[in-house]
Formats: sequence, structure tokens, C-alpha cells
Amino acid sequence: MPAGTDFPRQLPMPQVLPGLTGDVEQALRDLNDYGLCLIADVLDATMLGRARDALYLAAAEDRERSGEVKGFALDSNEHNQRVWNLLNRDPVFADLAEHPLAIHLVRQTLGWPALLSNISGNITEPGAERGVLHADQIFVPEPWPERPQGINVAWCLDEFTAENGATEVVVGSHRWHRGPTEADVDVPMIPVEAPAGSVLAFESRIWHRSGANTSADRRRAAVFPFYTTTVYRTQENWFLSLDPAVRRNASETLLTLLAYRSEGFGLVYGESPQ
Ligand SMILES: O=C(O)CCC(=O)C(=O)O
Repeated sequence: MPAGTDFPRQLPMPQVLPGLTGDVEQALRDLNDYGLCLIADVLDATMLGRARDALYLAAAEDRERSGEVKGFALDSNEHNQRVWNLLNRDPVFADLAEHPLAIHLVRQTLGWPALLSNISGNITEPGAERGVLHADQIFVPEPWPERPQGINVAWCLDEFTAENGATEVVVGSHRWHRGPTEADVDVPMIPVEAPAGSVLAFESRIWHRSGANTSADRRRAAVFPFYTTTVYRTQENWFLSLDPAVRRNASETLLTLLAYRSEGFGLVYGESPQ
């Protein structure tokens, strides 16, 4: 049994968050040591405004169309709204998915090529309940490999606070090499507070959930692009759900992330699709 799996007797490390940093090398060290990192001031005010407006607009359109707030199995309650397949909603989300910082973190953590498994927005509104405790690589059979199989590079579009539903994590849980079970529901978790415009990246073994929004009037919007190594199917079926116009305008990097360019698997007559 790997060291640290004897919870609840022992947490993997003190529950202290890594500091906000502007140093990418420090962020990579934090990812390794804590399982997550926080990078400050990645989005300038213009880009932050564009992404935030686009996400709230898409959420309002979905709500209008369906007449309800739709969550997801992991955060399904009437004050929590997921917006799926953001690539189809506004070009700004492709800019986030292939942001040079995100791609650098993906390359250093997973190697290249890698896949974009999905890119969703998650909005917690006042009254939103806590999400379900999980790790993002629950699709990987246990015991988990030594290296993470995915990474979530989340964009904080509003400030993340303990009151408005900041993502809660178990720092160091990547060292347990397994996903949480029902016996783990009481594991101590800490909210990741961060200013709007920051990146919260966490590798796919980290136990986490969305926090409860106990604020009177503060929504919390974030975009969660989740990347994996190329051996896994993507959560979003890009071949069925990607708007052809997005594909036509996509960069080579984005086409690679969506498996429209390929090595080894997903070939057409032995060659990468063109
Ligand atoms: O909304 C959050 O804070 C967490 C989202 C999450 O758990 C996920 O996308 O895997």
C-alpha cells in the first residue's frame, strides 16, 4: 500500500496552500509538492472581462433555453450551473484552452501531445451546496500510476473566496494514488482562495470539490479545462459536438488537443488527419 493511504489517521501533509506565484518554475514545483499551484495575474482586465462576460452570457442563454439551472453529477443542485463545451460558445475559451501558460503546464505534467478532455464553466450562486468529493482521474483503474494522467488548469473569473464557493482541496492527496471513497467524506479540506484572473492548476489525483456558496450575493464563475494524456477517451466527444466553424478556425495546437491531429492513435489510413 503506498505511503499515506492510512487516512483518516494521517493526512499526506499539513493542509497549507502553496502561495500565489508569478514564477512558472515555482508553480511546477508546487504542482509536484502540493498537487496544485496558484499563479497570479495571468489574465489582464480585458481578457478577464471578455471571458467572464462570455461565460455569464452562455449560462444565461442555457438557463433561458432549458428553463432551469443544470449542474453536473458532481455538483448537481439548483444553485450550481455547468456550461459545457465552451469552445462552441465564444472564441475566448479556445484562447484559454491553448493559453501558453496552460500548454506549458500540460507539457511539463503530461508531455505532448495531450488531449483536452473537456472545457466547462462552473458557476456557484448563493445557496449552492458543496460538490461531491472526487479526483479527476477516477476513470483510471487503481492502483494509479506514479505520474498524473491529467491536469485541470482552472481560470478564476471571479475572486475565489471561502464564502462564494472556492474549490476545496485536500493538499497532497496526489500522494495517496487513489480516489476518495464513501469512507473519506469527512477528510479535512481547505478552500483555495484566489483573486480573479488567477490560474488554479491541480493535477488529476488531487481530491477536491466545489465549495458551498454561503455568501449573500456573490457568484463565483470559473472555467475548467481538463487535459489528459492521449491514451484516454475525451469526456467531450469533440467529433460529434464541436461546431465545424470552431474547427475551421482552430490553431494546430487546438486541433492537436481535440485529436484532429494525431500520433499513434486516431489516425486516418495510418496518418494524422489533416
Ligand atoms: O467548481 C469547482 O470548484 C470544482 C469543479 C470540479 O470539481 C471539476 O471540474 O472537476
